[in-house]
Amino acid sequence: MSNNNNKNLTKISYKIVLIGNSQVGKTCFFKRLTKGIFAEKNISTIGIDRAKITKIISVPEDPFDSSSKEKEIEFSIDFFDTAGQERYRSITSGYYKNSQGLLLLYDITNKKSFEDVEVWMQSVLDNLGEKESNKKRNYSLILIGNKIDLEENRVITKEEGEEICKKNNIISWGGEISIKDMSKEELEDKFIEMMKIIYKDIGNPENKNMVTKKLNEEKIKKKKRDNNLCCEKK
Ligand SMILES: Nc1nc2c(ncn2[C@@H]2O[C@H](COP(=O)(O)OP(=O)(O)OP(=O)(O)O)[C@@H](O)[C@H]2O)c(=O)[nH]1
Ligand SMILES: [Mg+2]
Repeated sequence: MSNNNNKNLTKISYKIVLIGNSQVGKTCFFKRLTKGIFAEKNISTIGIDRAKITKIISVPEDPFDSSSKEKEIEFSIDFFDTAGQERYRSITSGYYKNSQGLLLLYDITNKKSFEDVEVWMQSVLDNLGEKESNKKRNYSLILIGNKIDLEENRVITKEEGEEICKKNNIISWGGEISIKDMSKEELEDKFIEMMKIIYKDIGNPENKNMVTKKLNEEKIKKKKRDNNLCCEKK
């Protein structure tokens, strides 16, 4: 897939940040993806960790039209692991600034980590504002359930994860994973899947016209849908 000889390759830069309660597995995600390792015993993160990731990915030329011709884009990602402990929240939220992607992790065996998804969504809203403003999409927030290898201790169903995303426009469903059971390559594939969601959501931040056009189209469609609904016979 990758081609180093590509001077004309479109380049997109994203800042992507891992967030979520303490112990949900953010550092494990970060280390598995960037170094291939999995630590059974991790020390809670203080401050942040950061890595640069470059990936050439085939995506639809028009991010908002999945049937458009595929093309390769070089994504340069500035990837951040943050501290989940409550006492570091104000520092952590400082790292959302200017991010295009936020991966919000919870632990399917820990109820509080799922209940706090609402708190994290509010924190993203407080720090980054509405997902859409001034005819542009600002960021993409994706929810991921971790630790599915611990099925016997599961307290949050997959449907509950999906449901919270259906109810809130601000967040998209990224699925469930087990970082422990995944190889580096499998997690890389998952990460690419997440990048595609972000790309489909916000496109190329450099190309604002495209996003504006898409949002206008969506508004018109919604208006049509609302009009139809109002006039349907019950
Ligand atoms: N069984 C299982 N354990 C996991 C998985 N992912 C992470 N863990 C364990 O969960 C614990 C916490 O993982 P961390 O990655 O340090 O959690 P964190 O979200 O970075 O926590 P903070 O740094 O405090 O915010 C560690 O003991 C990991 O071994 C998984 O997929 N399955
Ligand atoms: Mg950590």
